[in-house]
Amino acid sequence: MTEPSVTAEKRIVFGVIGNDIHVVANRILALSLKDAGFRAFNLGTHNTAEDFVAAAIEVEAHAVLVSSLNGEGEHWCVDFRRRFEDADMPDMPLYIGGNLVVGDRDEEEVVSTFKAYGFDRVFYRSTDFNEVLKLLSQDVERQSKARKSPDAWVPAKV
Ligand code: B12
Repeated sequence: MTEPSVTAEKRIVFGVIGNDIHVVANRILALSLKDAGFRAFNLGTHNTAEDFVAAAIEVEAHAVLVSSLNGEGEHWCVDFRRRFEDADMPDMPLYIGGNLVVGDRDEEEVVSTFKAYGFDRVFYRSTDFNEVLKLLSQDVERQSKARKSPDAWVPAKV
């Protein structure tokens, strides 16, 4: 008998990057993603870029969402997109949100910094998660259509 494949479920990997202990937004994001019908893979806190890449490979993610609240994101995310390209996932939708840099900085400058790091969507400070979920649905739909085998995913036997 074949394993049941997970279809029509969009798999989202998300977590907090760096040595960052702020977990409240991450918990809200977890609940919001589940409520919206996504399959949410929460990496929690203390992740490197490699952790996000490894998780995305493992679950064949449709998108990756990064949180940075203490501002370390600016350091940790410099080559975020390149790491996904190196792992053969060049078109992975990448989102980041939070207090992305240390101190106060102009929003436009912060957004363009993280876009240059390869993020498709950048949310600086207070964010409406409903808006994020709407964009995410559109982005994963597009990404899923572009894939060779869109939704089939069989959990690895452990
Ligand atoms: C609670 C809190 C703590 C708690 C954390 C408890 C916990 N385990 O979560 C404690 C007291 C432990 C703490 C510690 C520290 N904190 Co603190 N903390 C806060 C505080 C007061 C609230 C954060 C919070 O939970 N907000 C509620 C959530 C819902 O909002 P949020 O996190 O801002 O997330 C929103 C957006 O950023 C965005 N978002 C967040 N993630 C994502 C991800 C995606 C994909 C998207 C789309 C959007 C998104 O959407 C959310 C909803 O609007 C903020 C100040 C503030 N008022 O925001 C400071 C704050 C985040 N902390 C700060 C700092 C500096 C620290 C410390 C470094 C202090 C120190 N010197 O020790 C340490 C961190 C150490 C570490 N290793 O990380 C700074 C960060 C400054 C910066 N980036 O420049 C802040 C902004 C305070 C300040 N004004 O200086 N902190």
